[in-house]
Amino acid sequence: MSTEIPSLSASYANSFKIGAAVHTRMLKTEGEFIAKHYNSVTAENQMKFEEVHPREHEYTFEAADEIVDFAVARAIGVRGHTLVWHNQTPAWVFEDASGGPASRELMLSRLKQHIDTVVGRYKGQIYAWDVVNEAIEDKTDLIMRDTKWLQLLGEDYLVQAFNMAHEADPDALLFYNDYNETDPVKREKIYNLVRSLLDQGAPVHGIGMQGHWNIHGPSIEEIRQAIERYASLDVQLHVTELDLSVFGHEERRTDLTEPTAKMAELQQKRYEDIFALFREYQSHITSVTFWGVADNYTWLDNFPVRGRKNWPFVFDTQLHPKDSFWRIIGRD
Ligand code: HXH
Repeated sequence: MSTEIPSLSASYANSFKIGAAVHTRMLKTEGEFIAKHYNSVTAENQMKFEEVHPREHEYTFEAADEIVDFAVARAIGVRGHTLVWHNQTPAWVFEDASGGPASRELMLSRLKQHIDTVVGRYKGQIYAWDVVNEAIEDKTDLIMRDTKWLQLLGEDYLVQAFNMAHEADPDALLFYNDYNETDPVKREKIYNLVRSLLDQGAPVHGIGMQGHWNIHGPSIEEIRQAIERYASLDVQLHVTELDLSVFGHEERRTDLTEPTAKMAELQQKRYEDIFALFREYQSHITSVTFWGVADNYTWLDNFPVRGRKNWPFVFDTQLHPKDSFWRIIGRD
């Protein structure tokens, strides 16, 4: 008996895009598999500031171009990630010629130069950009994360970035992207930030919920509350970096060579419930991206426990569908 494996993205064609974070090396080894199951891709690292703009007068687009060319040739959408972030951004961005802190004026001209060049290069080829990533503080008593962007540009740096991105590609959807998005306190801070950006007339078209979750939490109700709250701003929602770690937050065991039966069982049930919830909100959710392609590689293999393997996706290390895959296959 031969079993036909349906395309994951085709089974969600009437609901939302299904994406994966990719690296250039995967395009050769797994290109066909990616093209079969995903109709959106995000570069895990290759469009980050340090990757495309390592020195002031030097842009390095080879790897990002490879990903965009791969996608465009196959009519796969591309999400751009990310323009303004406190991590993976080179130190020179924040310094003047003598190594001191850059002035607001210098920062504004650098931000504009960067956004014009990067967004302009892929104009018409990237359907959504994560314009600002992780600008909200996790600690309860603070709102904005204390980054160099905030220190040197001031509170309006997000409005500036969204306006610049919109100018560079008026057709791209522009997103604010963050994690711990279901935590009620952080959820309200993200909601208030995006509401304030919209009040100031900034071209924000959506909120990216990263979705770095695990097999124990957050609960479906917590996820639902976050979706409802963000959707009430009348913006699109993208799940931008979905993975379901098989380890809880406090777990540190490093002895496993495969997930336990219990882990696999919890993961299947979670995937089924989470995708049923996403389908309920498909008028708001327009794209769901996994932060990887299959269990053969994930950033969670090294984070937060160094060298510990993880199995967070719906395809296994051999690229075969896991039970989770069969539980989420769309039935619409
Ligand atoms: C994402 N951050 C980024 O958006 C993405 O670009 C990257 O490839 C992977 C994940 C998620 C993240 C946020 C904060 C964080 C870790 C990951 O900080 C912590 C540090 C130590 C312990 C817990 C969180």
